[in-house]
Amino acid sequence: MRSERDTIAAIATPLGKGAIGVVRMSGGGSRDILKKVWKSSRHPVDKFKTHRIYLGNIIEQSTGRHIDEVLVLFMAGPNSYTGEDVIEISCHGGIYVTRRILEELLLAGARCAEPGEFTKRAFLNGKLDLVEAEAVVAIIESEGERALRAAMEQLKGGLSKEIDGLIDRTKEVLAILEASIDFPEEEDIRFIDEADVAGRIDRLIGEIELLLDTARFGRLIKDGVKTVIVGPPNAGKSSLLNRLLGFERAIVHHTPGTTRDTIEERMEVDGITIRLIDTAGIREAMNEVEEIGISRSREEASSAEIVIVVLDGHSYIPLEEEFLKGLCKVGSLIVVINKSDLGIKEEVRREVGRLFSGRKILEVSAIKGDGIDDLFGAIKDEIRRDMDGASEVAVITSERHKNLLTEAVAALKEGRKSLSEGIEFAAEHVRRVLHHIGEITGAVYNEQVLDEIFGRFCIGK
Ligand SMILES: Nc1nc2c(ncn2[C@@H]2O[C@H](COP(=O)(O)OP(=O)(O)O)[C@@H](O)[C@H]2O)c(=O)[nH]1
Ligand SMILES: [Mg+2]
Repeated sequence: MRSERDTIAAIATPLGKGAIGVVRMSGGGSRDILKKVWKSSRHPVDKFKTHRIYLGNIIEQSTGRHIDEVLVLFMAGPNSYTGEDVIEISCHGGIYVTRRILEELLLAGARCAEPGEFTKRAFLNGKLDLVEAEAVVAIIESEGERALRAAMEQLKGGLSKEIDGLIDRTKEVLAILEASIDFPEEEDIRFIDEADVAGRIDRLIGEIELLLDTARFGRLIKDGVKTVIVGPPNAGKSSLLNRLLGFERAIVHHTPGTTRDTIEERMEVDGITIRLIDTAGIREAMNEVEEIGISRSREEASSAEIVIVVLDGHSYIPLEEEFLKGLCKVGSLIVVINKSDLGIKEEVRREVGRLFSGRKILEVSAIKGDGIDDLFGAIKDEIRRDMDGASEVAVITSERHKNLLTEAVAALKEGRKSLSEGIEFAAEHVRRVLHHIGEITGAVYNEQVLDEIFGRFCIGK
């Protein structure tokens, strides 16, 4: 049976060869366990001081043979990541050597840590709340500057502070409601000021909705902005992808229908990850494989955040009617007339202007690079539209937080509605609000929620 009191151990660095590897241990038994595998004439474990590093050897207990020469960092609880005694062993970064050291620790009495168990202990010991714990994963997973910054703010408690504020104000509302339930006979608090409570609830709803407004931006910085390049065959879609990426990723060929499958690459614009996707040209398919490619192009375009439609300015091929209609509904659409180096025909310019009036239309040469800076500018403008209003500090990047906040708003609205029906009803709804918001930081939690959150961590974190 796993217990919260076990001393746990895990390899904290990725499986593979590296300069160093770290094996980590946490729990009250850390020092006793290390003692069994530690060999150092100058630094016996009993003399370890907290937050110091010691040079010594890890030995095989059965033979006394040295496994590796290591550096050991000791951090006495509660001033450690988990709040317990923590020992980190920096050894040589081989797959076998790290595994052998872990094995010896397990033989000496440690238990293998579960995914996220170190951080779970940090949470249970009050070292960080759930939002901050989730930020640890977000930092590890972040792929761009903005995602990292949002995660870092979250780890520093920026979002937690907002959530705690919401909890406080919800508690105030609940206190007012409960006071009037508990002491119905006392004249002065018998009648609650309904308008006051309704106002407080409205302000809470407003605050939460502001936070929820950041969720779209949060998702974009976390998952990347899906940007899909579409257009007729031979317009230069693949050339444009290569140009934007700065290297030859997609095959470019004058044979129409060269790109069959979608190609995805990541790049960073203004600290935000862009998932750039090249697709098969939209036309009457010549065969079944192309048909599949084309239907995939349609799918990709329909789920994109930004669509870049590429048209040939020199040998213009019109877009398919149906597809064009779909494009006109896209929120963020950038129209590119390509092959400006060959000279863009006036009638193409006019036709494209007519089809996409009111949209951003750019003339570029994917081959020569002319107009590409403007295209980058247009992409940035589209992203910025989503960033407007998103504060630097509190951005909702987690689906879990978003869902709980959405439920909180719904419960607040019900609470407000039921104010006239009876204070008890209203109080019940507000209690639910408290529960939903509390689950975000972990002020309220259950084992299942913890398992879900920490199960997503890697082992050793
Ligand atoms: N002159 C010129 N040719 C281009 C340009 N962009 C693409 N091409 C050519 O057009 C053809 C089709 O290009 P490709 O990128 O494969 O188009 P896709 O089918 O839309 O992916 C190739 O021969 C490219 O060299 C451009 O900006 N100028
Ligand atoms: Mg192509």
